[in-house]
Amino acid sequence: MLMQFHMTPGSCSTGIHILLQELDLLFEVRLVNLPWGDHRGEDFLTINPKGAIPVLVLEDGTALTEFQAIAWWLARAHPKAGLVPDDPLGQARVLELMDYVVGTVHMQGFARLFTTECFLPDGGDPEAVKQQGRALIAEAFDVIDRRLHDSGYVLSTFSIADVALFYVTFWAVHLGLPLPSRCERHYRLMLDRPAVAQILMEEGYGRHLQAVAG
Ligand SMILES: N[C@@H](CCC(=O)N[C@@H](CS)C(=O)NCC(=O)O)C(=O)O
Repeated sequence: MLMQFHMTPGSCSTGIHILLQELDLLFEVRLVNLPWGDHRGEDFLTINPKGAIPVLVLEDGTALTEFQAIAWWLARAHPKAGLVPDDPLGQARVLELMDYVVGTVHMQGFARLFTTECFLPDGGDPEAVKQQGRALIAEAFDVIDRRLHDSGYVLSTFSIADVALFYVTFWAVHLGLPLPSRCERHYRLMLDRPAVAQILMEEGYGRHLQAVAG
């Protein structure tokens, strides 16, 4: 069977969508409408009981979940594309950046903006949670900014770490949050990649592309 990619436009799954395009793979898209709660429905929970996207259902019918695991598998299953370095330290650097993006920038920072109520089980001030989220995001981008390679990418060449960083810089630009200079450069470098522009168009962000280009 063809691989099935469960995704929501403009979410963290955009990073995996870009990788699938970079690798020129054949797959079916299954749209998951998060605002409508598709991810909490029985059909989706049968595929991923964790109730989250991205999910890649492989040719053998098994589901692969978690951003880092999917990105790692795609890179290692297609070694000629060179999407992870060969040396152990380079590989660890890729995992280090992806884990920080997903675990901290996304799940601690942006989650406070997107799902504020989850951080207020007993009520409280939503604006204070959002402010905390914005502060976490700004601090984390400063940390990442200092670590980016002079190439403009996370490492000396494009890797799976770059699509992880891209989905959070995309969110920041979309929300009007400031990016430090090297992160901003990384964002623009990514937009220049044909696969990135193609996926943003496919996910309905053509106007965003025009706006940032102009
Ligand atoms: N740890 C997961 C997190 C993915 C995640 O949080 N995805 C969000 C969309 S960006 C989601 O599915 N949210 C639904 C929910 O948690 O209710 C991963 O790395 O794939």
